[in-house]
Amino acid sequence: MDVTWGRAAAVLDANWLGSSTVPSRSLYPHQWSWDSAFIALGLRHLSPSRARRELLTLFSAQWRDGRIPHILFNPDTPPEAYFPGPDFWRARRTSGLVQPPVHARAVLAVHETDPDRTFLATLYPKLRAWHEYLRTHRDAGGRGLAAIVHPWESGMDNSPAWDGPLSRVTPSAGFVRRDLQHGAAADRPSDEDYGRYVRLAADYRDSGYQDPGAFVVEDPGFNALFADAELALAAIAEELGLPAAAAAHREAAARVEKAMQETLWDNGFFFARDVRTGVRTREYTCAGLLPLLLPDLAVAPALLATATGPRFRLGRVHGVPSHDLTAPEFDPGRYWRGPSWSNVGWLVRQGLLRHGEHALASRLRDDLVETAARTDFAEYVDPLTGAGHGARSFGWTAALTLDLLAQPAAVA
Ligand code: 2M8
Repeated sequence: MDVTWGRAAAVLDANWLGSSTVPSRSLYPHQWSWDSAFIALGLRHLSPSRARRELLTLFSAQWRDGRIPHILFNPDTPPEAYFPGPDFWRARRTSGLVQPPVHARAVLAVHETDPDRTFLATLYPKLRAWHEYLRTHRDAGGRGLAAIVHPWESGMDNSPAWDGPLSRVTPSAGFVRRDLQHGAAADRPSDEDYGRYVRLAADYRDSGYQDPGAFVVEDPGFNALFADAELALAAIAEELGLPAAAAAHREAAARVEKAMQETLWDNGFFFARDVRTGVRTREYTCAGLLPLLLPDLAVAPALLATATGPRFRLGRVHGVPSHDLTAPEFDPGRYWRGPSWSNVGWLVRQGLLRHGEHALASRLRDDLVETAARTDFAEYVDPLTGAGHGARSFGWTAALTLDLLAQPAAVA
């Protein structure tokens, strides 16, 4: 057995709680929404039943309005291990925010590895309700895009794209950060930004998780993943013998893609839009590369040119930098302001394959596997040196390494 394979599998075993997997035993000791989807992509190669359990556990926490909460708190973890913990959210063991909808892709992939119609039929209506929540409750801009109401919902917490909208938020004070006990302060968000995250989350909570505060943003990453998830749902509906529903999901994907093109595309890139001001940010972040996932994307050649150009230098740096290498605020070590995350690398690789960029996809794959193995499956890495940062034995880094090792070198 490949040594890396065994080590990655050991990480997932060590992070397994019995019905779900923690991203990190130290920094993130609960179940996170999009982490679980990526983790299931790896688990399916070790134990399809564990991968199914991972996703079923997450969906057991689905809210009545359809949302999948971004954290499902583990009752056996001491409340003070993570802030903001269950007491803060006041929402029956979950947070009230969401994360990018990558779950339909994970469900489909698990089924493809080990076909299980009951699993598919159980999760299909739940996935539909989740997407319906995003389509209805989150179309704050009225243009057919899902808006996020907190930087944590993007999964790319500290991205420079959020600096503008966040500047309108008055930071909360009087709380104790737990993340700094496990992560280097120079790598983590600043105290001021953390105070803003807490303020936004508390205001949203106090509105009964209905009314967003100052931060309402249409993010190209979130929406690209939403459109891709509708395509995955179409494939699931086909599997279940529901061709009319499948067609409706494909149409839904096309609508999101069109809205992204009309609203977020500008001169070679997809930018986030601040719904409160109507202004598109000018930050080139890795979220703007995720529309490459969409096989029909008309502007793919221009986007690929940006991806391989000086801002991201795809194939010539480690992974996919989370932020523009040429920007003054690029920081190779700080949270989502420069470092490369393996989930983004994995997604961009999928996008490259869908657009026929096999050589680049295979270079990216080799680099992701080598970097993960060398850094003990670090949470994120410096794109220029490949040095590891953040937590080690990180769940999705290990899981996606397994998935990449399980793929033949140059195919999807
Ligand atoms: C990070 O986000 C959490 C808040 O959700 C944090 O900073 O405490 C992000 O990297 C996010 O994408 C990820 O899902 C989470 C757990 O790995 O950590």
